[in-house]
Amino acid sequence: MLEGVLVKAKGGFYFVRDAQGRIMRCRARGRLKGEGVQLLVGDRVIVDTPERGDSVIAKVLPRKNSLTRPPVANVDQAVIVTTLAEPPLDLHLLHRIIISAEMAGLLCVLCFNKLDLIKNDAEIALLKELETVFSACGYGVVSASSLTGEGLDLLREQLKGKISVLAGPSGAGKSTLLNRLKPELNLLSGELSEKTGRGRHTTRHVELLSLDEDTLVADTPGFQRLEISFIPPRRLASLFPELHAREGNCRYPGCLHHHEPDCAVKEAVEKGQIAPWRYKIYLALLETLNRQENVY
Ligand SMILES: Nc1nc2c(ncn2[C@@H]2O[C@H](COP(=O)(O)OP(=O)(O)OP(=O)(O)O)[C@@H](O)[C@H]2O)c(=O)[nH]1
Ligand SMILES: [Mg+2]
Ligand SMILES: [Zn+2]
Repeated sequence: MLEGVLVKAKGGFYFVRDAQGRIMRCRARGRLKGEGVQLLVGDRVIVDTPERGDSVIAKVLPRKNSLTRPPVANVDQAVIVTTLAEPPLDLHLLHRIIISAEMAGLLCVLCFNKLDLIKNDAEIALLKELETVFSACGYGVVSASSLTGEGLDLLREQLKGKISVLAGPSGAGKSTLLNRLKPELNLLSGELSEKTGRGRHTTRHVELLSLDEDTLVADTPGFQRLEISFIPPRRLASLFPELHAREGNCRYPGCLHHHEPDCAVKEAVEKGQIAPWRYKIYLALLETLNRQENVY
């Protein structure tokens, strides 16, 4: 029996790295599937290595955390890669990813990629606003370009010594960034579709890659939509650090910071202490979650 980390699942095989860095190709024990255990990249597993035949994953050790999208377990932080242009920024999707990572208890780093494409004043101002507001939330913020190399040292620093998962829309440049950080990885990257202006879902599998001996990063397939109905509406404000910090000051316990009087969050928005666009997105997400609650 050996312990290792699941680094990739492909074509019915599971690839597990042991403590020495050797990769074993395994099958999953039938019983695991019978028990409804879904293996995730990042899982710490016990592998049975018979003298003859395939190695078999016999057991999954308890998880520290997990995400459903991208599907991954036991990571320290989510590095959320987006772009202002090509593809255009989807602030709602970005927030859905952030709050999913917050729900899982992960640290968040926001990477705004393709800095080389940012040219006009409006885009420059928007980027500055995003950097300021998200830094104040306590998130790591890296503006980068795989093309010019800007920001890559800072990104490397943010990744150093941690297990990270890259998440973000298809075409944002996740795989390209990793190739720049470690060219030997030779990950597939793909042009955006001319018709839709979006990525073509080039990366098909989650894979945990090693940047150096104490730094692991999962490259993952991009996505355009993210389901968040698993988040209880009452938890939502706690996933926005600047709202969470003021929750104790509202008049009503359990205040949703919407129609309630004497709400410390609304007061902070009025005083310009909370960015109005963050509050607007909070309200929009709250409405989405409430609607779902009414359905069930
Ligand atoms: N101009 C510019 N183009 C970039 C940059 N980074 C990546 N690209 C291009 O963006 C396209 C998409 O890059 P990928 O690395 O495949 O994107 P991805 O996020 O891995 O996409 P999926 O695997 O589909 O999720 C490619 O054509 C890259 O060359 C950048 O910093 N600047
Ligand atoms: Mg990719
Ligand atoms: Zn309130």
